[in-house]
Amino acid sequence: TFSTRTNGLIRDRSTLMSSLLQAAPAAHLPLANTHLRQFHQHQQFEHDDVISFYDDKVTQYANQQLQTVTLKTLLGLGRTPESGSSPHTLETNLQVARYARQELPVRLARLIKATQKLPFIVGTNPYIKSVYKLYYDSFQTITNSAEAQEIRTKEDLDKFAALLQGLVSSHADVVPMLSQGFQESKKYMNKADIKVFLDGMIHARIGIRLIAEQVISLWEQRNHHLQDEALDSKEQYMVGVVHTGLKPAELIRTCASFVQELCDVNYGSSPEVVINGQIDAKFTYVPVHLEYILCELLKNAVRATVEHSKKMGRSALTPHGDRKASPYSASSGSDARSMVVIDGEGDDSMDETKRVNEFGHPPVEVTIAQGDHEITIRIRDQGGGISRDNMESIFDYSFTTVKNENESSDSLDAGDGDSPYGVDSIFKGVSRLAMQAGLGGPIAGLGFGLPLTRIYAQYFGGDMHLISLQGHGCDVFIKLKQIDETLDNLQI
Ligand code: ADP
Ligand code: K
Ligand code: MG
Repeated sequence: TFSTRTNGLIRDRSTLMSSLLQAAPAAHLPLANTHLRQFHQHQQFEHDDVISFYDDKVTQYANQQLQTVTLKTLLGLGRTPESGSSPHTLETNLQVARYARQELPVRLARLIKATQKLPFIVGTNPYIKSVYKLYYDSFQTITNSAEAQEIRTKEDLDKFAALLQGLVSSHADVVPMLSQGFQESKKYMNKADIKVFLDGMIHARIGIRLIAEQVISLWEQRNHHLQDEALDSKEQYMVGVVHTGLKPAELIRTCASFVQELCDVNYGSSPEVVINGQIDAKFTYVPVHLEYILCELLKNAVRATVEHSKKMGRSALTPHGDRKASPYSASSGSDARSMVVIDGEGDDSMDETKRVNEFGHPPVEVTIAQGDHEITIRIRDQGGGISRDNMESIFDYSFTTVKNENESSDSLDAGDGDSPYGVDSIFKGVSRLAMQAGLGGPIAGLGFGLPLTRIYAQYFGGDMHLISLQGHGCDVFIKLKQIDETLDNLQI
Protein backbone atom coordinates (compact mmCIF):
# COMPACT_ATOMS: atom_id res chain seq x y z
CA THR A 1 0.00 0.00 0.00
CA PHE A 2 1.06 3.61 -0.36
CA SER A 3 1.11 4.34 3.31
CA THR A 4 3.95 1.93 3.98
CA ARG A 5 5.99 3.52 1.26
CA THR A 6 5.20 7.11 1.92
CA ASN A 7 5.66 7.32 5.64
CA GLY A 8 7.40 10.45 6.72
CA LEU A 9 6.85 13.21 4.28
CA ILE A 10 3.39 12.55 3.10
CA ARG A 11 0.63 13.20 5.56
CA ASP A 12 -1.64 10.33 6.54
CA ARG A 13 -4.79 12.22 5.68
CA SER A 14 -3.39 13.41 2.38
CA THR A 15 -2.08 10.22 0.92
CA LEU A 16 -0.20 10.38 -2.30
CA MET A 17 -3.19 9.07 -4.15
CA SER A 18 -5.67 11.53 -2.79
CA SER A 19 -3.31 14.39 -3.36
CA LEU A 20 -2.80 13.25 -6.91
CA LEU A 21 -6.50 13.66 -7.41
CA GLN A 22 -6.69 17.05 -5.82
CA ALA A 23 -6.14 20.35 -7.41
CA ALA A 24 -4.86 23.38 -5.69
CA PRO A 25 -4.33 27.03 -6.59
CA ALA A 26 -2.24 29.89 -7.65
CA ALA A 27 0.16 31.86 -9.64
CA HIS A 28 2.78 34.49 -9.92
CA LEU A 29 1.16 37.82 -9.17
CA PRO A 30 0.85 39.42 -12.58
CA LEU A 31 -0.11 36.17 -14.20
CA ALA A 32 -2.49 35.14 -11.45
CA ASN A 33 -4.21 38.46 -11.67
CA THR A 34 -4.60 38.14 -15.41
CA HIS A 35 -6.12 34.73 -14.99
CA LEU A 36 -8.41 35.90 -12.25
CA ARG A 37 -9.45 38.97 -14.17
CA GLN A 38 -10.33 36.85 -17.17
CA PHE A 39 -12.03 34.42 -14.85
CA HIS A 40 -14.29 37.08 -13.42
CA GLN A 41 -14.95 38.72 -16.77
CA HIS A 42 -15.93 35.30 -17.89
CA GLN A 43 -18.75 35.48 -15.38
CA GLN A 44 -20.62 37.95 -17.57
CA PHE A 45 -20.42 35.49 -20.35
CA GLU A 46 -23.78 33.75 -20.77
CA HIS A 47 -27.33 32.96 -19.92
CA ASP A 48 -27.71 34.73 -16.63
CA ASP A 49 -31.47 34.47 -16.90
CA VAL A 50 -31.59 30.74 -17.56
CA ILE A 51 -29.94 29.80 -14.32
CA SER A 52 -32.70 28.56 -12.08
CA PHE A 53 -30.52 28.23 -9.01
CA TYR A 54 -29.80 31.94 -8.89
CA ASP A 55 -29.36 32.84 -5.27
CA ASP A 56 -29.15 36.23 -3.56
CA LYS A 57 -26.95 35.00 -0.77
CA VAL A 58 -24.39 33.64 -3.21
CA THR A 59 -24.33 36.94 -5.11
CA GLN A 60 -23.97 38.93 -1.94
CA TYR A 61 -20.97 36.87 -0.83
CA ALA A 62 -19.46 36.74 -4.30
CA ASN A 63 -19.45 40.54 -4.45
CA GLN A 64 -17.49 40.88 -1.21
CA GLN A 65 -13.83 41.72 -1.42
CA LEU A 66 -11.38 38.97 -0.65
CA GLN A 67 -9.54 39.69 2.58
CA THR A 68 -6.05 40.91 2.29
CA VAL A 69 -3.98 39.24 4.93
CA THR A 70 -0.31 38.52 4.67
CA LEU A 71 0.64 35.03 3.76
CA LYS A 72 2.34 34.69 7.13
CA THR A 73 -0.83 35.60 8.98
CA LEU A 74 -2.94 33.37 6.82
CA LEU A 75 -0.70 30.42 7.46
CA GLY A 76 -0.25 31.18 11.14
CA LEU A 77 3.44 31.66 10.52
CA GLY A 78 3.36 35.17 11.89
CA ARG A 79 4.56 35.78 15.43
CA THR A 80 2.02 38.32 16.61
CA PRO A 81 1.98 39.33 20.29
CA GLU A 82 -1.25 37.35 20.84
CA SER A 83 0.07 34.21 19.22
CA GLY A 84 3.13 34.09 21.42
CA SER A 85 6.15 32.19 20.25
CA SER A 86 4.54 28.99 19.03
CA PRO A 87 2.43 28.65 15.88
CA HIS A 88 0.47 25.97 17.69
CA THR A 89 -1.27 28.14 20.26
CA LEU A 90 -5.03 28.22 20.52
CA GLU A 91 -4.95 31.93 19.66
CA THR A 92 -3.16 31.38 16.34
CA ASN A 93 -5.44 28.50 15.50
CA LEU A 94 -8.53 30.60 16.28
CA GLN A 95 -7.21 33.52 14.27
CA VAL A 96 -6.66 31.36 11.17
CA ALA A 97 -10.06 29.69 11.65
CA ARG A 98 -11.85 33.05 11.86
CA TYR A 99 -10.13 34.15 8.71
CA ALA A 100 -11.21 30.93 7.00
CA ARG A 101 -14.76 31.35 8.25
CA GLN A 102 -14.95 34.79 6.60
CA GLU A 103 -13.00 33.99 3.49
CA LEU A 104 -14.18 30.55 2.38
CA PRO A 105 -17.83 31.50 1.68
CA VAL A 106 -16.67 34.43 -0.48
CA ARG A 107 -14.36 32.22 -2.51
CA LEU A 108 -16.95 29.44 -2.79
CA ALA A 109 -19.60 31.95 -3.90
CA ARG A 110 -17.31 33.21 -6.67
CA LEU A 111 -16.74 29.66 -7.92
CA ILE A 112 -20.49 29.04 -7.88
CA LYS A 113 -21.16 32.23 -9.84
CA ALA A 114 -18.47 31.39 -12.38
CA THR A 115 -19.93 27.91 -12.88
CA GLN A 116 -23.43 29.34 -13.32
CA LYS A 117 -22.10 31.43 -16.20
CA LEU A 118 -20.92 28.42 -18.19
CA PRO A 119 -22.88 27.82 -21.38
CA PHE A 120 -26.17 26.26 -20.37
CA ILE A 121 -25.57 22.97 -22.17
CA VAL A 122 -22.21 22.56 -20.42
CA GLY A 123 -23.91 23.13 -17.08
CA THR A 124 -26.20 20.18 -17.79
CA ASN A 125 -23.28 17.76 -18.00
CA PRO A 126 -23.64 15.34 -15.08
CA TYR A 127 -20.04 15.76 -13.92
CA ILE A 128 -20.07 19.52 -14.09
CA LYS A 129 -23.43 19.56 -12.35
CA SER A 130 -22.01 17.37 -9.57
CA VAL A 131 -19.05 19.68 -9.10
CA TYR A 132 -21.38 22.66 -9.04
CA LYS A 133 -23.54 20.95 -6.44
CA LEU A 134 -20.52 20.15 -4.27
CA TYR A 135 -19.50 23.81 -4.19
CA TYR A 136 -23.07 24.97 -3.66
CA ASP A 137 -23.61 22.55 -0.78
CA SER A 138 -20.29 23.49 0.80
CA PHE A 139 -21.20 27.15 0.61
CA GLN A 140 -24.55 26.44 2.28
CA THR A 141 -22.94 24.26 4.94
CA ILE A 142 -20.43 26.91 5.94
CA THR A 143 -22.84 29.83 5.90
CA ASN A 144 -25.74 28.01 7.61
CA SER A 145 -24.27 25.81 10.25
CA ALA A 146 -24.31 27.05 13.80
CA GLU A 147 -20.78 25.89 14.50
CA ALA A 148 -19.53 28.04 11.70
CA GLN A 149 -21.15 31.24 12.90
CA GLU A 150 -18.65 32.49 15.37
CA ILE A 151 -15.44 30.90 16.43
CA ARG A 152 -14.59 32.09 19.90
CA THR A 153 -13.76 29.07 21.98
CA LYS A 154 -11.85 25.85 21.69
CA GLU A 155 -15.19 24.04 21.30
CA ASP A 156 -16.22 26.29 18.40
CA LEU A 157 -12.89 25.54 16.79
CA ASP A 158 -13.25 21.78 17.27
CA LYS A 159 -16.61 21.84 15.51
CA PHE A 160 -15.44 24.09 12.71
CA ALA A 161 -12.36 21.94 12.04
CA ALA A 162 -14.55 18.83 11.89
CA LEU A 163 -16.91 20.57 9.48
CA LEU A 164 -14.00 21.54 7.23
CA GLN A 165 -12.66 17.99 7.33
CA GLY A 166 -15.97 16.75 5.98
CA LEU A 167 -15.96 19.33 3.21
CA VAL A 168 -12.38 18.64 2.15
CA SER A 169 -12.94 14.91 1.87
CA SER A 170 -16.17 15.37 -0.09
CA HIS A 171 -14.20 17.35 -2.69
CA ALA A 172 -11.47 14.79 -3.26
CA ASP A 173 -12.62 13.76 -6.75
CA VAL A 174 -13.32 17.19 -8.21
CA VAL A 175 -10.38 17.17 -10.62
CA PRO A 176 -11.20 13.87 -12.37
CA MET A 177 -14.85 14.97 -12.45
CA LEU A 178 -13.93 18.25 -14.12
CA SER A 179 -11.70 16.41 -16.52
CA GLN A 180 -14.47 14.04 -17.51
CA GLY A 181 -17.06 16.82 -17.66
CA PHE A 182 -15.05 19.07 -19.95
CA GLN A 183 -13.90 16.14 -22.04
CA GLU A 184 -17.58 15.46 -22.72
CA SER A 185 -18.38 19.14 -23.27
CA LYS A 186 -15.57 20.12 -25.58
CA LYS A 187 -17.91 20.36 -28.55
CA TYR A 188 -19.89 23.10 -26.83
CA MET A 189 -17.13 25.40 -25.66
CA ASN A 190 -13.97 26.56 -27.35
CA LYS A 191 -10.57 25.56 -26.02
CA ALA A 192 -9.60 29.05 -24.93
CA ASP A 193 -12.77 29.53 -22.88
CA ILE A 194 -12.33 26.11 -21.24
CA LYS A 195 -8.77 27.06 -20.36
CA VAL A 196 -9.76 30.40 -18.82
CA PHE A 197 -12.53 28.74 -16.81
CA LEU A 198 -10.47 25.80 -15.58
CA ASP A 199 -7.36 27.89 -14.80
CA GLY A 200 -9.54 30.17 -12.68
CA MET A 201 -11.43 27.30 -11.10
CA ILE A 202 -8.33 25.31 -10.24
CA HIS A 203 -6.47 28.34 -8.98
CA ALA A 204 -9.41 29.20 -6.74
CA ARG A 205 -9.72 25.61 -5.61
CA ILE A 206 -6.07 25.51 -4.55
CA GLY A 207 -6.65 28.61 -2.41
CA ILE A 208 -9.80 27.20 -0.85
CA ARG A 209 -8.12 23.91 -0.05
CA LEU A 210 -5.06 25.63 1.33
CA ILE A 211 -7.10 27.76 3.73
CA ALA A 212 -9.29 24.84 4.85
CA GLU A 213 -6.36 22.44 5.21
CA GLN A 214 -4.41 25.02 7.15
CA VAL A 215 -7.15 25.25 9.79
CA ILE A 216 -7.47 21.47 9.99
CA SER A 217 -3.73 20.84 10.17
CA LEU A 218 -3.02 23.51 12.77
CA TRP A 219 -5.86 22.08 14.83
CA GLU A 220 -4.58 18.51 14.52
CA GLN A 221 -1.06 19.57 15.31
CA ARG A 222 -2.13 21.52 18.37
CA ASN A 223 -4.03 18.48 19.64
CA HIS A 224 -0.96 16.42 19.05
CA HIS A 225 1.23 18.87 20.93
CA LEU A 226 -1.30 18.99 23.77
CA GLN A 227 -1.25 15.25 24.08
CA ASP A 228 2.50 15.53 24.46
CA GLU A 229 3.01 12.80 21.93
CA ALA A 230 6.52 12.35 20.68
CA LEU A 231 6.76 14.28 17.44
CA ASP A 232 8.49 12.66 14.50
CA SER A 233 11.09 14.63 12.61
CA LYS A 234 8.59 15.86 10.06
CA GLU A 235 6.00 16.96 12.59
CA GLN A 236 8.50 19.21 14.32
CA TYR A 237 8.78 21.24 11.14
CA MET A 238 5.12 21.47 10.19
CA VAL A 239 3.12 24.66 10.69
CA GLY A 240 -0.22 23.55 9.37
CA VAL A 241 0.43 22.44 5.79
CA VAL A 242 3.72 24.34 5.60
CA HIS A 243 7.00 22.50 6.13
CA THR A 244 9.71 24.80 7.44
CA GLY A 245 12.58 22.44 6.65
CA LEU A 246 11.46 20.63 3.54
CA LYS A 247 14.18 18.67 1.76
CA PRO A 248 13.32 18.40 -1.93
CA ALA A 249 15.67 15.41 -2.32
CA GLU A 250 13.64 13.35 0.15
CA LEU A 251 10.34 14.18 -1.47
CA ILE A 252 11.77 13.48 -4.94
CA ARG A 253 12.90 10.08 -3.73
CA THR A 254 9.47 9.23 -2.34
CA CYS A 255 7.65 10.41 -5.46
CA ALA A 256 10.14 8.65 -7.73
CA SER A 257 9.56 5.28 -6.01
CA PHE A 258 5.82 5.74 -6.32
CA VAL A 259 6.01 6.70 -9.99
CA GLN A 260 8.44 3.88 -10.81
CA GLU A 261 6.04 1.39 -9.29
CA LEU A 262 3.21 2.86 -11.33
CA CYS A 263 5.37 2.64 -14.42
CA ASP A 264 6.26 -0.99 -13.64
CA VAL A 265 2.56 -1.82 -13.34
CA ASN A 266 1.75 -0.11 -16.65
CA TYR A 267 4.77 -1.04 -18.77
CA GLY A 268 6.55 -3.89 -16.97
CA SER A 269 9.68 -1.85 -16.38
CA SER A 270 10.83 1.64 -15.46
CA PRO A 271 13.90 3.87 -15.67
CA GLU A 272 16.18 4.77 -12.76
CA VAL A 273 15.80 8.19 -11.21
CA VAL A 274 19.07 9.92 -10.40
CA ILE A 275 18.90 12.79 -7.90
CA ASN A 276 21.84 15.17 -7.88
CA GLY A 277 22.85 18.80 -7.32
CA GLN A 278 22.26 20.31 -3.88
CA ILE A 279 20.75 17.24 -2.33
CA ASP A 280 21.00 18.76 1.16
CA ALA A 281 18.93 21.80 0.23
CA LYS A 282 16.05 22.70 2.58
CA PHE A 283 13.34 25.31 2.26
CA THR A 284 9.91 26.38 3.52
CA TYR A 285 7.08 25.18 1.32
CA VAL A 286 3.81 23.26 1.17
CA PRO A 287 4.90 19.63 0.69
CA VAL A 288 1.62 18.45 -0.85
CA HIS A 289 2.00 21.02 -3.62
CA LEU A 290 5.57 19.99 -4.41
CA GLU A 291 4.56 16.34 -4.20
CA TYR A 292 1.84 16.91 -6.79
CA ILE A 293 4.23 18.72 -9.14
CA LEU A 294 6.96 16.09 -8.80
CA CYS A 295 4.66 13.13 -9.32
CA GLU A 296 3.07 14.60 -12.44
CA LEU A 297 6.39 15.58 -14.01
CA LEU A 298 8.05 12.28 -13.11
CA LYS A 299 5.11 10.36 -14.57
CA ASN A 300 5.52 12.27 -17.82
CA ALA A 301 9.29 11.69 -17.82
CA VAL A 302 9.20 7.94 -17.15
CA ARG A 303 6.35 7.37 -19.60
CA ALA A 304 8.23 9.21 -22.36
CA THR A 305 11.43 7.29 -21.53
CA VAL A 306 9.81 3.86 -21.63
CA GLU A 307 7.79 4.56 -24.77
CA HIS A 308 10.85 6.00 -26.50
CA SER A 309 12.95 2.96 -25.56
CA LYS A 310 10.29 0.76 -27.07
CA LYS A 311 10.23 2.84 -30.24
CA MET A 312 14.01 2.72 -30.50
CA GLY A 313 13.96 -1.04 -30.04
CA ARG A 314 15.84 -0.81 -26.76
CA SER A 315 13.06 -2.16 -24.60
CA ALA A 316 13.87 -5.38 -22.81
CA LEU A 317 10.32 -6.64 -22.55
CA THR A 318 9.25 -10.02 -23.79
CA PRO A 319 5.84 -10.11 -25.50
CA HIS A 320 4.34 -11.28 -22.20
CA GLY A 321 5.68 -8.31 -20.32
CA ASP A 322 8.18 -10.38 -18.35
CA ARG A 323 11.43 -8.82 -17.42
CA LYS A 324 14.53 -9.98 -19.16
CA ALA A 325 18.08 -8.79 -18.87
CA SER A 326 19.03 -6.38 -21.60
CA PRO A 327 22.31 -6.33 -23.45
CA TYR A 328 22.38 -2.58 -22.80
CA SER A 329 22.48 -2.95 -19.10
CA ALA A 330 25.53 -1.93 -17.15
CA SER A 331 24.37 -4.14 -14.32
CA SER A 332 22.44 -6.89 -16.01
CA GLY A 333 21.89 -9.97 -13.96
CA SER A 334 21.97 -8.07 -10.72
CA ASP A 335 18.95 -8.58 -8.49
CA ALA A 336 19.72 -5.62 -6.36
CA ARG A 337 18.30 -2.92 -8.57
CA SER A 338 18.70 0.49 -7.02
CA MET A 339 15.57 2.26 -8.04
CA VAL A 340 16.52 5.74 -6.99
CA VAL A 341 20.10 6.83 -6.97
CA ILE A 342 21.15 9.84 -4.96
CA ASP A 343 24.27 11.22 -6.50
CA GLY A 344 26.17 13.48 -4.11
CA GLU A 345 28.36 16.32 -5.24
CA GLY A 346 31.99 15.42 -5.67
CA ASP A 347 31.14 11.79 -6.23
CA ASP A 348 33.54 10.65 -8.89
CA SER A 349 32.05 7.21 -9.36
CA MET A 350 30.55 6.16 -12.66
CA ASP A 351 28.22 8.72 -14.21
CA GLU A 352 24.76 7.51 -13.30
CA THR A 353 23.08 9.92 -15.70
CA LYS A 354 24.56 8.10 -18.68
CA ARG A 355 23.90 4.54 -17.58
CA VAL A 356 21.10 2.65 -19.33
CA ASN A 357 19.48 0.15 -16.96
CA GLU A 358 18.79 -3.55 -17.49
CA PHE A 359 15.51 -2.75 -19.22
CA GLY A 360 17.11 -0.54 -21.82
CA HIS A 361 16.01 2.74 -20.24
CA PRO A 362 18.26 5.75 -19.75
CA PRO A 363 17.71 7.35 -16.33
CA VAL A 364 15.61 10.37 -15.47
CA GLU A 365 17.85 12.95 -13.85
CA VAL A 366 16.55 15.33 -11.20
CA THR A 367 18.83 18.20 -10.24
CA ILE A 368 18.25 20.45 -7.23
CA ALA A 369 19.63 23.98 -7.00
CA GLN A 370 19.21 26.27 -4.02
CA GLY A 371 19.25 30.03 -4.58
CA ASP A 372 18.40 32.95 -2.31
CA HIS A 373 14.78 32.50 -1.28
CA GLU A 374 14.15 29.94 -4.04
CA ILE A 375 14.71 26.38 -5.16
CA THR A 376 15.03 25.26 -8.76
CA ILE A 377 14.47 21.66 -9.74
CA ARG A 378 15.26 20.36 -13.21
CA ILE A 379 13.73 17.09 -14.37
CA ARG A 380 15.61 15.81 -17.40
CA ASP A 381 14.56 12.81 -19.41
CA GLN A 382 15.79 11.14 -22.57
CA GLY A 383 12.32 10.23 -23.74
CA GLY A 384 12.58 11.69 -27.25
CA GLY A 385 11.09 15.10 -26.56
CA ILE A 386 7.90 16.55 -27.98
CA SER A 387 7.06 17.28 -31.59
CA ARG A 388 6.66 20.86 -32.72
CA ASP A 389 2.97 20.25 -33.50
CA ASN A 390 2.21 18.90 -30.04
CA MET A 391 4.21 21.61 -28.25
CA GLU A 392 1.36 24.07 -28.86
CA SER A 393 -1.17 21.87 -27.12
CA ILE A 394 0.59 20.20 -24.20
CA PHE A 395 -0.64 22.83 -21.71
CA ASP A 396 -4.24 22.50 -22.92
CA TYR A 397 -6.62 20.73 -20.57
CA SER A 398 -7.43 17.21 -21.76
CA PHE A 399 -4.68 17.22 -24.40
CA THR A 400 -2.92 13.89 -24.18
CA THR A 401 -1.14 11.54 -26.55
CA VAL A 402 -2.69 8.60 -24.69
CA LYS A 403 -5.25 7.01 -26.98
CA ASN A 404 -8.80 7.12 -25.68
CA GLU A 405 -10.41 3.70 -26.03
CA ASN A 406 -13.88 5.24 -25.79
CA GLU A 407 -13.30 7.80 -28.52
CA SER A 408 -15.74 6.31 -31.03
CA SER A 409 -18.51 5.55 -28.55
CA ASP A 410 -18.13 9.03 -27.03
CA SER A 411 -18.95 10.65 -30.33
CA LEU A 412 -21.96 8.35 -30.71
CA ASP A 413 -23.28 9.72 -27.42
CA ALA A 414 -23.39 13.18 -28.89
CA GLY A 415 -25.96 12.30 -31.47
CA ASP A 416 -28.21 10.78 -28.91
CA GLY A 417 -31.61 12.51 -28.60
CA ASP A 418 -32.08 15.76 -26.68
CA SER A 419 -29.28 15.23 -24.27
CA PRO A 420 -25.76 15.61 -25.54
CA TYR A 421 -24.77 13.04 -22.97
CA GLY A 422 -25.86 9.52 -23.79
CA VAL A 423 -27.79 7.74 -21.09
CA ASP A 424 -24.92 5.43 -20.38
CA SER A 425 -22.22 8.07 -20.52
CA ILE A 426 -22.32 8.57 -16.78
CA PHE A 427 -21.73 4.85 -16.23
CA LYS A 428 -18.90 4.77 -18.69
CA GLY A 429 -17.48 7.78 -16.94
CA VAL A 430 -17.70 6.11 -13.58
CA SER A 431 -15.63 3.19 -14.75
CA ARG A 432 -13.09 5.58 -16.17
CA LEU A 433 -13.05 7.46 -12.90
CA ALA A 434 -12.72 4.21 -11.01
CA MET A 435 -9.77 3.34 -13.17
CA GLN A 436 -8.20 6.69 -12.55
CA ALA A 437 -8.65 6.44 -8.82
CA GLY A 438 -7.91 2.74 -8.70
CA LEU A 439 -4.81 0.82 -7.85
CA GLY A 440 -1.96 3.16 -8.51
CA GLY A 441 -3.99 5.15 -11.02
CA PRO A 442 -2.98 5.66 -14.61
CA ILE A 443 0.41 6.95 -15.50
CA ALA A 444 -1.10 9.39 -17.99
CA GLY A 445 -4.31 10.05 -19.88
CA LEU A 446 -6.25 12.83 -18.18
CA GLY A 447 -4.24 15.47 -19.98
CA PHE A 448 -4.39 17.60 -16.83
CA GLY A 449 -0.82 17.03 -15.62
CA LEU A 450 1.00 19.92 -17.25
CA PRO A 451 -1.65 22.65 -16.91
CA LEU A 452 -2.24 21.79 -13.25
CA THR A 453 1.43 21.49 -12.48
CA ARG A 454 2.07 24.94 -13.84
CA ILE A 455 -0.74 26.46 -11.74
CA TYR A 456 0.69 24.79 -8.62
CA ALA A 457 4.23 25.93 -9.45
CA GLN A 458 3.06 29.53 -9.95
CA TYR A 459 0.90 29.58 -6.83
CA PHE A 460 3.49 31.10 -4.52
CA GLY A 461 5.16 33.14 -7.22
CA GLY A 462 7.16 30.31 -8.76
CA ASP A 463 7.12 29.10 -12.34
CA MET A 464 7.60 26.15 -14.61
CA HIS A 465 9.13 25.82 -18.08
CA LEU A 466 9.34 22.85 -20.35
CA ILE A 467 12.00 22.68 -23.03
CA SER A 468 11.85 19.95 -25.60
CA LEU A 469 14.92 18.73 -27.43
CA GLN A 470 12.97 16.93 -30.08
CA GLY A 471 14.53 13.56 -30.83
CA HIS A 472 16.36 13.48 -27.49
CA GLY A 473 14.25 14.38 -24.47
CA CYS A 474 12.77 17.09 -22.28
CA ASP A 475 14.03 19.39 -19.57
CA VAL A 476 11.42 20.73 -17.18
CA PHE A 477 12.44 23.53 -14.84
CA ILE A 478 10.41 24.25 -11.71
CA LYS A 479 11.32 27.35 -9.79
CA LEU A 480 9.70 27.66 -6.38
CA LYS A 481 9.94 30.63 -4.07
CA GLN A 482 10.47 29.85 -0.45
CA ILE A 483 7.43 30.85 1.62
CA ASP A 484 8.87 33.61 3.76
CA GLU A 485 8.54 37.34 4.38
CA THR A 486 9.55 38.08 0.78
CA LEU A 487 6.13 36.73 -0.20
CA ASP A 488 4.15 38.87 2.21
CA ASN A 489 2.73 41.05 -0.53
CA LEU A 490 1.54 37.99 -2.45
CA GLN A 491 -2.19 37.42 -2.47
CA ILE A 492 -3.27 33.87 -2.91
P1 ADP B 1 -1.01 13.28 -19.79
O1 ADP B 1 0.27 12.91 -19.11
O2 ADP B 1 -2.22 12.81 -19.04
O3 ADP B 1 -1.03 12.90 -21.24
P2 ADP B 1 0.02 15.95 -19.47
O4 ADP B 1 -0.64 17.29 -19.43
O5 ADP B 1 0.84 15.56 -18.29
O6 ADP B 1 -1.13 14.89 -19.75
O7 ADP B 1 0.94 15.87 -20.76
C1 ADP B 1 0.39 16.14 -22.03
C2 ADP B 1 1.20 15.51 -23.12
O8 ADP B 1 2.47 16.15 -23.22
C3 ADP B 1 1.52 14.04 -22.91
O9 ADP B 1 0.47 13.20 -23.34
C4 ADP B 1 2.77 13.87 -23.76
O10 ADP B 1 2.42 13.67 -25.11
C5 ADP B 1 3.44 15.23 -23.65
N1 ADP B 1 4.55 15.21 -22.67
C6 ADP B 1 4.53 15.71 -21.41
N2 ADP B 1 5.71 15.55 -20.80
C7 ADP B 1 6.52 14.94 -21.69
C8 ADP B 1 7.90 14.50 -21.67
N3 ADP B 1 8.67 14.66 -20.58
N4 ADP B 1 8.39 13.91 -22.80
C9 ADP B 1 7.62 13.74 -23.89
N5 ADP B 1 6.33 14.13 -23.97
C10 ADP B 1 5.77 14.72 -22.89
K1 K C 1 -2.26 18.51 -21.26
MG1 MG D 1 1.02 13.67 -17.41
